[in-house]
Amino acid sequence: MATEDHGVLISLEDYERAAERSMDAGAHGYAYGGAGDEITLRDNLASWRRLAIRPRMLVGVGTRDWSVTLLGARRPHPLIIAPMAFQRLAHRDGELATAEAAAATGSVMCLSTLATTGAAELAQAVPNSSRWFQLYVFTDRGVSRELVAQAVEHGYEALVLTVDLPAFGVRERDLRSRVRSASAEMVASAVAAGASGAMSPADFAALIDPDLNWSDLERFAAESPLPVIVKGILTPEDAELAVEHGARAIVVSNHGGRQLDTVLSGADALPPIADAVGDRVDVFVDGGIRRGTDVLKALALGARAVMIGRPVLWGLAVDGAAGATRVLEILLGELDLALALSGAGSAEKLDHGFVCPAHWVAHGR
Ligand code: FNR
Ligand code: LAC
Repeated sequence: MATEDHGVLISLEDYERAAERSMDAGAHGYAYGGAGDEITLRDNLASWRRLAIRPRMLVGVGTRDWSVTLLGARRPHPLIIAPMAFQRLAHRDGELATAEAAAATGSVMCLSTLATTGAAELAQAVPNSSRWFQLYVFTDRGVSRELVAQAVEHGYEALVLTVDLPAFGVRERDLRSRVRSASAEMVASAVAAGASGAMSPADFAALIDPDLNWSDLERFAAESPLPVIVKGILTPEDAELAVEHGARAIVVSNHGGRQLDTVLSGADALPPIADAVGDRVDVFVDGGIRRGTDVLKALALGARAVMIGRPVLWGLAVDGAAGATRVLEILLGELDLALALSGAGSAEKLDHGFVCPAHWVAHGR
C-alpha cells in the first residue's frame, strides 16, 4: 500500500515526507516540531553531519556483526525505539503496531507513560516484543508506583526515567494548531491521575512532578526491581550524578529538541559523557539519527546503542506496523553497509578512530 500511495520509499526522509501527507496537520506538527525557534531540533540532524567517517580498508568485512550488549543482555543490533507519547495520533493501531515492528526487527521498544495503549494490553497483544517502560513521575506518586508495578508484572525489562521534562517546552506549532493530543480517556495513566476530557500535550505534561530530584532517583533505583535508565542527560556532571545515584544506563538526549531550545545536541554532548562514565554504565544517545552512518558515528563516539524517535512514527503513519518495520529495516541495511565500507565490520569494534570533524558545510534541512 505504501508504494501505491507514496511512490517507492527508500530512505527515512522519504517516510518523513510521506507521513506529512498522511497525517492530520495538528498531529503532524506535534510529532515533527521542537521547542522555540527549533534551533536544537535542526542541530540534532546537522551535528551528525558535521562528523566525517575515517574508513579503514582491507580488513575483511565479509561477516558483519551488528550485535551489542545492553544492560548485560545480548541484542541483535543497537537500535532502540524511543518512547513517544500518543502514538494513536499517527496511526489507529498506535503503540501495538510499534510493538509489532519491534518484534519483527528484534528492536527494544520503550512504551511511554503517556501512551495511548496500556502497558498490560501491549504485553498481552505482542508478548514477543522486548520492551522497556518509560516513566514520567507524576505529582501523584501513587499512580507512578502503580505504573511501575504493572511494568514489572507484564515483562518490561527496564524503566526509562525521563528527567528533562519538569516543565513542558513551548512548541509554537502546537500553540498555533491548538492540537488536542488525545482525550484523557485514551491515556490510562492520565485517567489514573484523575484527568478527563480533551487535553493538549501540555495539559498531560502538567501531571508530571517538577520537583523530582537526585535523592528521588536514588530511592527509586534502590527500590526498583528493574534496572533504571536515566533519559535526558546532556553533561558529564549529571552523568556522574546519575551513576552515583543508581542509574544502570544513561540516555544522552535533548528530547528531540522539544524541551529547551538551544541546548546542545546528543552528538556534541556524547563524547565527554562517554569518557566520564567509562564502562560503569551503558550510554545511549538519541536525536536526529536518520542514517546508518549516524548510528555508526554514535557508536564510534561511545554510545552502546541509539534511540530512534520520529522516523518510527513516520513509518507508523504511512503504513502501520509494516511501515515502522520498514523504517527500522532501512536503517539496519544502511548500518550494515556502513560497517562494511568503514572497515569496522562489527558494531563493537567502533571507536573514536572512525570519526573526525568534517570540513564540509553541514547541510541541515
Ligand atoms: C517524544 N519523546 C518522548 N520522550 C519521553 O521520554 N517520553 C515521551 O513520552 C516522549 N514523547 C515524545 C513524543 C513525540 C511525538 C516525539 C517526537 C518525541 C522524545 C523521544 O523519546 C526522543 O528523545 C526523541 O524523539 C529523539 O529524537 P528523534 O529521533 O525524534 O530526532
Ligand atoms: C513530548 C512529551 C510528551 O515530547 O514527552 O511531547
